[in-house]
Amino acid sequence: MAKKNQTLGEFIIENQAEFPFSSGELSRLINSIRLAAKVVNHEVNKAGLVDITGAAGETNVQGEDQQKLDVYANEKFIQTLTNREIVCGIASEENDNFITISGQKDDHQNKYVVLMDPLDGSSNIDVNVSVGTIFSIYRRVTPLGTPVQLEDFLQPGSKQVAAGYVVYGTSTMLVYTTGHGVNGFTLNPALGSWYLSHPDMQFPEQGSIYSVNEGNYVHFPKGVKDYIKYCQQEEGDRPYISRYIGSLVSDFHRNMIKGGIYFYPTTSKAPKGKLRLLYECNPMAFIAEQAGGKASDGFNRVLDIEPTELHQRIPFFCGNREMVEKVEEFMSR
Ligand code: P6P
Repeated sequence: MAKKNQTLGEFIIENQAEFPFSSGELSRLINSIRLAAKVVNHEVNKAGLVDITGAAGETNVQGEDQQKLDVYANEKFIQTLTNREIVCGIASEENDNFITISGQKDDHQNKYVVLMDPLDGSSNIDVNVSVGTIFSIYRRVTPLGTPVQLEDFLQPGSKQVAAGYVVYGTSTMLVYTTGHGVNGFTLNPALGSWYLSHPDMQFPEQGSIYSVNEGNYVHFPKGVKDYIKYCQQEEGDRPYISRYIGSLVSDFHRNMIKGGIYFYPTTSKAPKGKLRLLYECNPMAFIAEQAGGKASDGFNRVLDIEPTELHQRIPFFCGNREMVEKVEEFMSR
């Protein structure tokens, strides 16, 4: 049972039996994530003071301008995940192809792959708005001792063994699940330790916040337009509150605590949706379901979608179960 203010290390040891990893593997994996998160947090928190904000002058596979912190965070997570003898491959929003990790002591024993968005919402850095890291972990499906393959990454979200995010906000939190509920740890930067501040996170029964970029309204499908109008009607517990930070991790985190729905539908600029299935939608969907919520592409459960490519995009609706079911109802009309 999670005890408030336990350290992350104590929590992992105490709940080891529940984890789908052997004791050392999960600790090593989460240790590398929490170490990289601390390092990235340090840079994010002083971004305005050093020449690490602004564009890196490159574009990523998405054709988006890479921010210097994007590149920095990507390098830090790859670096700490590499020397942990547990991960055999990494896929990142910042890299066109997946990275194979080999040449370590027992690298044929490395049986996990990590998919990540190292710094989501990075366009907000220069305006001091919170950003996040999102990660998703699978067991590889190809034989140990052989090179990792694309199929190790193109697994449905239901096969995830762990998923989580770091939100670099007014405080820095690591929130993750291994399929036994969702727990949130807050970083004490003075001590460099993570403390269990939000045990067993669950969406409230009712949600009253909707998060969408209404600037795209004219391009939304009819069902989405009808749902937004439904949110704005004076009836019962409505109108809902509109809150949109432009940073998925921050909007999702607030909605999981206060109750709400985040959605990024198809638009004219993003005819397949904007968010990436493998390292944004799947990990957030796993967390949402573990917290009693729901995640859909408007019609199908996100975690059931069979991926076809590394950076594929889907429309994304995620949050309180009854709110997602309501928008699905409008989409099906
Ligand atoms: P828009 C950030 O780039 C991101 O991937 C999500 O974190 C965020 O919710 C969304 O895109 C914002 O996109 O088009 O509304 O600016």
